[in-house]
Amino acid sequence: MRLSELVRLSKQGAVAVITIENPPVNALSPGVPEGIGAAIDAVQEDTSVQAVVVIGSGRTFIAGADIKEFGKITSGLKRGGELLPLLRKVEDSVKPVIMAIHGTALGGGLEVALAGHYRVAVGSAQVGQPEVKLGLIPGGEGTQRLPRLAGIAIALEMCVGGAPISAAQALECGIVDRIIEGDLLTGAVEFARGVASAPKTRERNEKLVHDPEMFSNARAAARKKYRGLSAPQAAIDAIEAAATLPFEDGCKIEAALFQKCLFSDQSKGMIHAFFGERGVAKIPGIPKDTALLPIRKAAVIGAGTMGGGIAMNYANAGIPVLLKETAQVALDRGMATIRKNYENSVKNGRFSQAVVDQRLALITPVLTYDGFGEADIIVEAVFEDMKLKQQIFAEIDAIANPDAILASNTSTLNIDQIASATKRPEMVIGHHFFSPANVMRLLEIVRGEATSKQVIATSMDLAKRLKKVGVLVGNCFGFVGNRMFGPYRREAQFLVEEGAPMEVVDAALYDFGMAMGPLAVGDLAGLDVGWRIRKEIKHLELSGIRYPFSEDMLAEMGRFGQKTGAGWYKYDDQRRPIPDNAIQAMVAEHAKAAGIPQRTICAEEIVERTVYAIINEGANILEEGIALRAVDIDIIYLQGYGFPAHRGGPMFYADTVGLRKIYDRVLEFGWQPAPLLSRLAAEGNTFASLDI
Ligand code: 3H9
Repeated sequence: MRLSELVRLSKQGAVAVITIENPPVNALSPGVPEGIGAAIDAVQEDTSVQAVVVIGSGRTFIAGADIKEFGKITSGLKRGGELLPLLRKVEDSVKPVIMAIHGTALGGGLEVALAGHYRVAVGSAQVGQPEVKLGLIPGGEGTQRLPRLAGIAIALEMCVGGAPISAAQALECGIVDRIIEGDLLTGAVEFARGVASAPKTRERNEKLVHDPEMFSNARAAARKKYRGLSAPQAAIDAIEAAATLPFEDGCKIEAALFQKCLFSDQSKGMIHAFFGERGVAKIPGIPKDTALLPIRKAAVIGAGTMGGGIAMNYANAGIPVLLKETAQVALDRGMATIRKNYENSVKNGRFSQAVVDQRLALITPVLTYDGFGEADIIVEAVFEDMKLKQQIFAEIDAIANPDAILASNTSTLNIDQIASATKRPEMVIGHHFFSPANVMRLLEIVRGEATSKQVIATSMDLAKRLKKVGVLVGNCFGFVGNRMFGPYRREAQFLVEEGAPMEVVDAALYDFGMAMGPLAVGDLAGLDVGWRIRKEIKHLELSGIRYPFSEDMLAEMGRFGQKTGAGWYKYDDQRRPIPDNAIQAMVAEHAKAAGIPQRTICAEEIVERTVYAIINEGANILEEGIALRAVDIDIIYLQGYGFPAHRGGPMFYADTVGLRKIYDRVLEFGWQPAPLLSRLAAEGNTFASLDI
């Protein structure tokens, strides 16, 4: 019997089977909770039914509430709350309800499962309360049922951290009652028959032992680990309510906290990021069914930090890869670094030795182009030197198979100029990995003038296989990420040159939520990198804006950052930064000589000067079409530049601040406002409005 478009009821003897059919992830979209509820009602009346199995069709159980619906609630278009009556209906069923889990039971999906009388799962299933990753807490009574079922410690871990646990772990802590080998439905129905005659009644108000210290420790740890985030603290409050109050009162606390989180900017930013991460894969003009080129074998040129990391990505995805260097010593050094990285993953328990051995076996170090003719993709990862890159592209053009993608890992250089060294510019594309390439998830995919749609579509798909977030960008100096980062770091230098202590500048941005302050980032990346580029390319000086002198001064002193033991900061042997008063004084002296007035600058201005500089450049990039959408810029900054997830990315953050305010400040700072920013500010509009 079909109860709604999304839920089906059938019978296997005395066991009713409720199947949810809401692809792709069986989210609790409108109609799903109502459909399950109607099925539960129907089986209460049916005397031939003794037990009920709830199962998801397709690849998963229920992956949670339908996240798209939250925007409708916060904008006042609907009320929400459909889930709660269902949970009570399931829990109060006189016939035992068995939840049969495969794929994932996440968020509201796990909460539905928790309301059941029993849970069975296949060994590969995962269960979790990932709401914190959306700036939320469980809102379907999960913070009240989970600690009563699995204990407070597990509930804290799952609701505060948000990571899913395996079926085996779920079995161990009592969330799952049995692991099913073989077919899930068959096993679940058999389990249901076994418990049909012994319905389980649940004591909702089961009392828990309250240990206040456990909660204060959890709060302190979450404050440190999830800096600036409200949801982890709210999750702890809700679980503490479970430990101190009867079920109904705890549910009221959870509901209030859930509402507060749902209407917060943090949650809106994180939900924006969730959909953005998936949305960037959709490229206008390149249909989803574009035929992809096969990628079975890869080759990487350059075994330095980037090349080695890129080769690891291919090996991790099971794709055999050649790694080429020109000298044995460089090749040995590159392979040694790769081995060390893998050894660390074994040490910290990420992978077993057997897995690492398999991956290492997929990387073949070479000194010649032998075997390159069989590669489906060749990635160049040598120094940022146009002549060298052109020479390499001419060489690989001569030996690569006609369907091979020729990718450059350049972070700044003109991809068309690189492609011009080949007779097949349509096969050339930028694959800009971020350092460390085996860790960072961002991949800027740089489209040249001639790059074919097939090469773009294959690159976007390949990004997923390599477990990266691929974002398509246009060709310009620094592409999207580095081009916007320039003004950000320029303003950070200006602030020090105007009298703000280096650690105050970094602390303001760290408190804003950035992973690191901009000066500390310079020290990490190496101050020599930008210095060398500036020496070579004089045109980086912007008209109307003075030239920041301090990083050139540091580089000329040989202070390249962490790698030389000093840059902006001094570093101890554990690479901890120590503010350097001598540098501060030297910068101040230079500034005075250059007539730059010294003053005290507050944290608010530090954040505005640096972050609005990113946003203004972002608006230029959008108008020029270098980024397809504002959200693409957001994802680049969230994944590649440590921008705080709860602010949704720079362009989303700009919309929350208001473009008029940003425009006014840009004028006050004496910058040239981006024409797009001026226009949207005058219209009272947002960057997001451009995406509609
Ligand atoms: C919640 O449950 C709150 C409750 O406590 C209380 C309520 C009162 N909703 O990721 P994929 C879409 S909060 C809507 O590429 P995968 C996704 O956008 C929720 N849409 O697949 C994509 O669409 P498109 C708690 C969703 O196999 C498509 O499905 N739950 C939802 O790599 C495929 O997704 C979560 O936070 C959703 N809930 O990974 C789980 N989920 O094709 C969030 C997915 O148009 N979801 N979509 O781009 C996930 O973590 C992953 O999607 C999952 C599958 C692991 C399930």
